Amino acid sequence: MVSAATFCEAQDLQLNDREYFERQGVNVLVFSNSFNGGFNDEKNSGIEIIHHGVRTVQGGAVRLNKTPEQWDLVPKMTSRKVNRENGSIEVGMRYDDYDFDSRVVVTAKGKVVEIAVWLDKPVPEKLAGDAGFNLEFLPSQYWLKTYTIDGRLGRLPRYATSQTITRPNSEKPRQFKGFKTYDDRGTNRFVDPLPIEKGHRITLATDTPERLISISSDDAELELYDGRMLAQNGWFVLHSVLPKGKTGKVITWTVEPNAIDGWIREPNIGFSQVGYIPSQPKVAVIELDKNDRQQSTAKLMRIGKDGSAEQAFQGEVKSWGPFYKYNYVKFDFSSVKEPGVYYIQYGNTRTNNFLIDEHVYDKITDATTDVWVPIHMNHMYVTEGYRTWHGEPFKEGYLQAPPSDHFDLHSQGPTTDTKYKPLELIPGLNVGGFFDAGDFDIETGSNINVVQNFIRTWELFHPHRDETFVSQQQRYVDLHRPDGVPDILQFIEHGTLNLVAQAEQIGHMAQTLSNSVLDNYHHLGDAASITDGLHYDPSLKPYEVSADGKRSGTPDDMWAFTTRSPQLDLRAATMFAAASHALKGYNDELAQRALTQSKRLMEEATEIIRQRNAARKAQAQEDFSWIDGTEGRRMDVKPDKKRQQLMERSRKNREQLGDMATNLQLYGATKEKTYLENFKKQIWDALELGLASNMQTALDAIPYMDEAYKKKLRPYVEKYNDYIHDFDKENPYGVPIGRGNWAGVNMVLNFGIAVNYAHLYYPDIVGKDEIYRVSNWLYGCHPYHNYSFVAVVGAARPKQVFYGNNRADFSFIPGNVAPGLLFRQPDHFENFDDWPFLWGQNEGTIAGNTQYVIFGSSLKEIVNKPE
Ligand SMILES: [Ca+2]
Ligand SMILES: [Ca+2]
Ligand SMILES: [Ca+2]
Repeated sequence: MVSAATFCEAQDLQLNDREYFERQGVNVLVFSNSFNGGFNDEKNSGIEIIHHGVRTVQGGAVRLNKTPEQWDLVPKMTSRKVNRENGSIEVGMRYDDYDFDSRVVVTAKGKVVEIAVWLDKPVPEKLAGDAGFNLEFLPSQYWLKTYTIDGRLGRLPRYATSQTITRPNSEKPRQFKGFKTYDDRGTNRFVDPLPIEKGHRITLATDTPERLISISSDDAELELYDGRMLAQNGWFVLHSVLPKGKTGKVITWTVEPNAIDGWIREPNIGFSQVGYIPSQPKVAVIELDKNDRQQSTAKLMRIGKDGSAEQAFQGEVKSWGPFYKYNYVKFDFSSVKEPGVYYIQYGNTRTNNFLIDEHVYDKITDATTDVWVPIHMNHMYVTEGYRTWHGEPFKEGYLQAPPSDHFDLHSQGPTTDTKYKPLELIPGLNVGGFFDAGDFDIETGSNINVVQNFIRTWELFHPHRDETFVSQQQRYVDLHRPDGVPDILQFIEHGTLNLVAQAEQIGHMAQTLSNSVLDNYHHLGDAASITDGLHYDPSLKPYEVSADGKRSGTPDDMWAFTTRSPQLDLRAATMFAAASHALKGYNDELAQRALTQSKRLMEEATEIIRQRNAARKAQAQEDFSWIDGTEGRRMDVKPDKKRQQLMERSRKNREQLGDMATNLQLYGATKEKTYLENFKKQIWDALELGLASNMQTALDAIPYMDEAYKKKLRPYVEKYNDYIHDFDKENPYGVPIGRGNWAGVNMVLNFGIAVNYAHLYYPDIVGKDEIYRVSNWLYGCHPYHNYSFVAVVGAARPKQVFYGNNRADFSFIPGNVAPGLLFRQPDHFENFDDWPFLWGQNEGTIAGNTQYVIFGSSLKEIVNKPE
């Protein structure tokens, strides 16, 4: 009798220790992740449901729109109270722009949650009729599924084809910082979607038990919308409008996500989809549901020439332990060295096949260098076979940004810091440079990284691969057409062209060259069609073109954000020094221009920093906050005396001698001894203060240094080797795992590159077996699923969708590297492979992807080096 009662309760939703509601197969999260202002609606917040392992529902909150877009206002969470006695979570929400407060109370009642919306004051007049309670459903998991509403049948559409009306702009709730996501073509009206259906009882996915969910409300009508009518990244939205003039409990929904009896998540067998070379360690990490029972052994099966499979190896499965919500076990099949086609069999789960072969890593960077990078070349026409990737973008050039608070984390102000007037054309900037990521701006910092990454690859590994035709004169790029020049030199040249133009034309580095209006920032399509290619002329009416066809009244020209940052100038100085070295003998004129700018910026920026520090010190001597001298991180605790002295000395040195990495690059470019001395005076303090973050710079210096330097560095490399091994205890994958709202591929790649270099220079300390940690992770040995994070790389199963500029086609650009696993509080890692639109997990950036080229090149170099 007791057991029967316990069984019943166990099937009910419980408020667990991590403060969410849970039953087997269902997690209901209530503002474990709150809306954050940076990028506004990231589709990652509010009330969320993880349904049989997949986060299919989010966005549960009081919202001002029926189908909120990214830049519609999001509520600020003002309070979150967990009431264990009632089994409820209450969240306060506020829209400052409208002085509008509301609360939701979510209470578990058996298998359902009740969501109640409370108002202490009636909904503001301005928002009445639009604001309501919303819950959003992931389109890729719900499209083509059947539903019922009040007994009527329907099927959720694969593509957005419902209906809309237009309404006067005056009725549109304010958007992010007052920007507009839409171009109304002079009509003064915005588009408002109409519901697909409405009623009081709705069940979605009646044909699919894992997704089946029922929602009902007696006091409010449920309206079903398709958010994709306004934006390709919209979700299906269930919306109940807030009643006018009412207070108290104004809306009550009952939500019941179906749970499959005794559901246990399929094991996720993490392994390298690219395969393994015979001599390397081969360990699969298997992610298990906490209710799953661990198998004692697993098998490695070999596929013969006739297609038949035989057992090649059977081995013990060893427990690693719990990591967040799952358990982890490992299967080591390193002893299998015979080249062949294999798969892993664990219980009833078998993986797709992979190779063990000497040559599995040979092509890991080709898609990135031959396809992804050239497609991201700005100010060029880029073509491949029969296909044009994009025309020549931004022919009208860039205007001086006026003082403004902007989007994409940019701003200009309070002055222009240049000789140009706001909205004046800055000549010569529409040349070279690379698109930032899934968007089309030139982030100066990222472009500096790109040039540096290519230079490092070029100087250490000399890749002479030539698969790309690049003509700066024709502004034309053709993929898979050799032109006699190593592509990597052409990429260095292309990046340098834009950055040198910035330094020459502006006098210092721009923060970014970016969109002026939000309604073309979210552009999906040919980059050449973002702007009209005509100079903006405010004396013309919007959409009007001058008689000579050269100017238009459409304010779509890109802006240059030019607030001076001496730190950015220093980074540019480093890069220009290295670029002048790399370009010498190929493009001497550009090499000279880069060197000139390097020296000038280094001098000016160091002086500006010195002056600013002096001014700051004079102003607030007592307000000395603890900033780590080498990593720029604010520290929580006051460091001990010795460390304080180190930090102080390191800060002074940097002030007087300039940045140490810049000095090293300048030495490489000029061979002037002073730079090397400046570097030597700083590196050891830096390593004491931050070993992991400065190891790479220390290793970069080795080609310029003598044996004594290498010897002095040894004990640091030994300590670094311990640091590498510590990750084996921290998580089952043995690599640093990021938990920010941008998944951590840059961090993982940095780690991989440093490990590879440490092995190259100190093979007796950092063993060869260490270099596969990051490749395993990238190519499939990671949480959530086992697909390769690099588009088209990963023989049998690379990821299928990425947040590239072709994401609206649910596609990818070959060679892209996804940020990876997005961590959602409190315990969920995620990487969607059917929904490309969450940049935190699926975007690739120009800096990250070129970092991958260094990582891949160094890995290939080590693997192919004779023992
Ligand atoms: Ca950007
Ligand atoms: Ca070429
Ligand atoms: Ca224009």
